[in-house]
Formats: sequence, C-alpha cells, structure tokens
Amino acid sequence: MSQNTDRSFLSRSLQEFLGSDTVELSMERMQELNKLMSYYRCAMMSVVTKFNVLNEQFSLQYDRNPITGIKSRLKTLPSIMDKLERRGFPLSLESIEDNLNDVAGVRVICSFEEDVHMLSEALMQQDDIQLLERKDYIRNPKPNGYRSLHLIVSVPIFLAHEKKFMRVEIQLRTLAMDFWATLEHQLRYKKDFDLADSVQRELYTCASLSAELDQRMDGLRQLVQEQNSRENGKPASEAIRWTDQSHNLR
Ligand code: 0O2
Repeated sequence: MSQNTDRSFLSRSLQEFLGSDTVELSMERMQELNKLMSYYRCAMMSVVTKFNVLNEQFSLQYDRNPITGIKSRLKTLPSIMDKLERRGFPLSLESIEDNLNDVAGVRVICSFEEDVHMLSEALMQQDDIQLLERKDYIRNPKPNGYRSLHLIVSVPIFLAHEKKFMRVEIQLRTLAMDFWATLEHQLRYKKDFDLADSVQRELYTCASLSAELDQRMDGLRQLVQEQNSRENGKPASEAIRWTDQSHNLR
C-alpha cells in the first residue's frame, strides 16, 4: 500500500505509459486515458446512485437510514502507475482495465453491521450488476484487525452508441469499522518504517473493541425493533423482511 510517487519514477512511468516520442501520439494516448477515466467515473456514479436509492427506499418504509455516508474516489494516475509497476503489470491503458479492480472506488458507511449485509444482498439482487469478487473481512478480519466487506462488481454504463461494463470496488463498513480504518490509515500512511509491535498490538485491541461496539449496538437495534413491533403490531424482523421485498427490484 506504499506509494512510489517521486518525480523520476513518475516521469519514467509516464514516458512508458504514453509509449511514443511524438507529441501527437502522446496527446492521443492522454485523450484515451481521459476517456477511460470518465467511464470509471460514470460507473462510480451509477453505484453511488444505486446505494442512494436503496437508502431512500429503506428510510421511507422504516424511518431509519441504513447508510450514514457514501464516499467515492477515482485513483490518480500516479497511484495507478505505482500499483501496476509494483504488481509487475505493463503500463498501458489495456493493462489498467485488465489488471486493476479499484480504479473506481465507492465506500458505504452503514449504521449497523446488519445493514452492511442487507445492503450488499440488495445490491447483488439487481440484475445489471455482476459480482466478480467478494472479500468478507468482517467474518474474517485481517491479521491487523481490519474489518469491512469488499465487493468487486462489474456495472454497465450506457454511452451514446454502446454499453460498456466497468469494474468498481465497493467497501461496506459500519461507522465503527470506518473510524478504526481511517485512523489506522493515518497512523500508517507514508511512514517508511514498520509500526512498532506495541503499536500494532494496541491497534488490534482497538479493532476488537470496535467489533464489540458493533455487536452491542446491533443488539440494541434488535431490542428497539422488537419493542417497536410489540407496540405497533409489526413483525420484528423488519430488516429481513425489507431484504426479501428487494427481490422486486429485478
Ligand atoms: P486506498 O488509498 O484506500 O485505495 P487489490 O486492491 O484488491 O488488488 P488488496 O490489497 O488485496 O489488493 O485488496 P484489499 O485487501 O481488498 O484492500 C483494498 C483496500 O481496502 C485498500 O486500498 C484500503 O482502502 C482497504 N484496506 C485493506 N486493508 C486495510 C487495512 O489494513 N487498513 C486500512 N485502513 N485499510 C485497508 P489501498 O489501495 O490500500 O488504498
């Protein structure tokens, strides 16, 4: 995850990437790159809209927002080239599309852990989305304690004369998971040394505390839901019922 962004590296890989010594050809390649990045931006916007729609539907029906925030980002060119180089892939437009899954990234911050699973299921039931990869770091946290659900999906974008499928990386996590990951990233980012063992142990302890917090908050959510259903005569498993209804989204 380290970034090799020094100037000589950048100019060397830019030269290799543009692949030509004539200005015209280089300009052409840059235009192609801009076009590709705009396709990724469209795919990213489409995924963000899908989550906004799910949030809207849920909040209208149940008076509660499963999503507290959505962030999206496009990888920068230096970061793209750095990743291709580190992984030993060619520096070319084709290689970006073939080898990178996270040029377009969407991060969905959820209220409760239950919402993470409910939202990912609801998204995957949409018939224009194809799941390419799923990494469940909530069920199987990383050794450092990192938790999140990662999905790589292929999503169609509709251009003037064609339909194109683009890959988007989606990270779903709770507020507590995001709090931990954001601070851990800040502590680790651009450090050219490994964190001391004691710091890593403390970070792991904090990750366990955040996992416990998620479980306890989810327990509270269930209790409130049960109380609500007793008082209003509604079935207790609102969230599950809602997921079932989302089959109609097809
Ligand atoms: P950035 O700047 O957030 O994009 P892949 O990307 O799939 O080829 P990898 O590393 O196997 O390679 O993917 P994985 O495990 O799905 O992780 C990808 C992203 O998850 C990272 O992107 C981070 O955003 C996040 N992530 C993974 N592990 C950690 C962690 O231990 N701590 C934190 N804070 N975030 C993590 P990038 O490219 O590293 O960075």
